[in-house]
Amino acid sequence: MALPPLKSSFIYDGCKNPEKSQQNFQEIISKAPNNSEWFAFSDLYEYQGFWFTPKFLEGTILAQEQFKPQLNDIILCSYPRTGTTWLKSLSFAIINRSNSDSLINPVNPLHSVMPHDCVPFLEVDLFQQKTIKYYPKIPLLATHLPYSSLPQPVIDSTCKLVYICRDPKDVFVSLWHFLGNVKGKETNTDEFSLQKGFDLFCNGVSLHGPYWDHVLGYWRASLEWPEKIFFIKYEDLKKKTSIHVKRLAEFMGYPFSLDEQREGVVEKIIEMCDFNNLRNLEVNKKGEYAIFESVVVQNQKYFRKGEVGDWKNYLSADMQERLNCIVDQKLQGSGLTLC
Ligand code: PAP
Repeated sequence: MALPPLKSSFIYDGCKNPEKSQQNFQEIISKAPNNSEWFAFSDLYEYQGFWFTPKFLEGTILAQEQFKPQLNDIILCSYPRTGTTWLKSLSFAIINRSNSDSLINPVNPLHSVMPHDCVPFLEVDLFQQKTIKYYPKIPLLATHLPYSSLPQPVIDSTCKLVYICRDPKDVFVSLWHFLGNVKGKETNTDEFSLQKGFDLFCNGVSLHGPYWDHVLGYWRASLEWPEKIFFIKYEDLKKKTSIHVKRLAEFMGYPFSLDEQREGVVEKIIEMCDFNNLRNLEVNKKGEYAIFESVVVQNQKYFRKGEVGDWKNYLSADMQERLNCIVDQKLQGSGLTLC
C-alpha cells in the first residue's frame, strides 16, 4: 500500500536570540528551588511545579520561547520510563510502513537505529541544536514535558499528542535502575539506595515529577480534547497490543486499511517493535545514545525487562501500600486509576 507523502517536517533553524534565552534561563535557574539528593545527571530544579535537570530546563525554556509545531506534527509525550521507546518504535513503524515487506526487511530503520534516534526529543534536540540525525521529514517528535509546560503553540495548534503512562511502582523501579546506570554527577551511583530514591519519588521529587501531576495534566486534557490527545496505559498496550496499535494508527491519521489488516501488517509492526526483537538487535545491544553530549547511555538500558509488575521484585508491601495510597489520593475524582 502506498502511503500518502509525509506532510510535515521538524525544521529547527537554531536559537533566534541565544543571549536573551541564556539570560532568561540563568534568571529562572538562579531563583528555582533545587534538590541535590538524586544522584544521576545533576541536581534537580523546580520550574512550573515540576523538577528538571539544568539541561532539560534550558531546553524547556527554549522550546517554550521558540517552538512552533507544524500543523500535522504528532508529539509523543511521556514521563520517563513509562514506555517512550516502545511508543516511538510503534509510531515510527506505523508512519513508515510504505510496504509490509520493509517491516521485516533489515532495511527498516528500526533494525539499525535506536528508537530515540528515530524520533527526536523536542526539548533535548532543540536545546542541543544538533541536526536531527535521522528522518527529519517525519512528523514525529517526543517530549517528557508536563502538559502545563508545553509551548503554547503546541496547545493552540492542530498538532496531535499521544501520552503513555504506567503503573507508578514499575515506573519508579525502572527509573531507579536507569538512573543508577547513568553517570553524570560525581557521586558513587552504586550507593544510591532504592529506599532513598523511593522516598524522593513519593515526595514528588524526581526527574519531571511529581509523576501523578504529570499524568493528571495529560489525562484531564485528553478528556477535554479527545481528538487532540490520545491517552494510553503501558499495561493496556501490553495486554491488547493489536487493538491499541490500530487505535493509535487511526488517531495519528494513518489508519490500517482492510487489506493491510488482512495481510497482517498490524502484526508485523507489533513483532518488529516487540521488546525481545528490539532488545536483541545489534544496535540496541551494543550502541549508545547521547541524551545530551555529556550524558551518553548504552542503548541496552532502554530495554531492561519490559514487564508489567516487576516492582514486586523490589518493593516491600509497605512501599507498595505507601505509593498506592499517594497515587490513589492524588488521582481521586479524576476517573483515572494507575495502580
Ligand atoms: P526513557 O524515558 O528512558 O526513554 P522509556 O522508554 O519510557 O524510557 O521506558 C523504558 C521502559 O520501557 C523499560 O522498562 P523496564 O525498566 O521496566 O524494563 C523498558 O524495558 C521498557 N521497554 C522498552 N522497549 C519496550 C518494548 N518494545 N516493549 C515493552 N517495553 C519496552
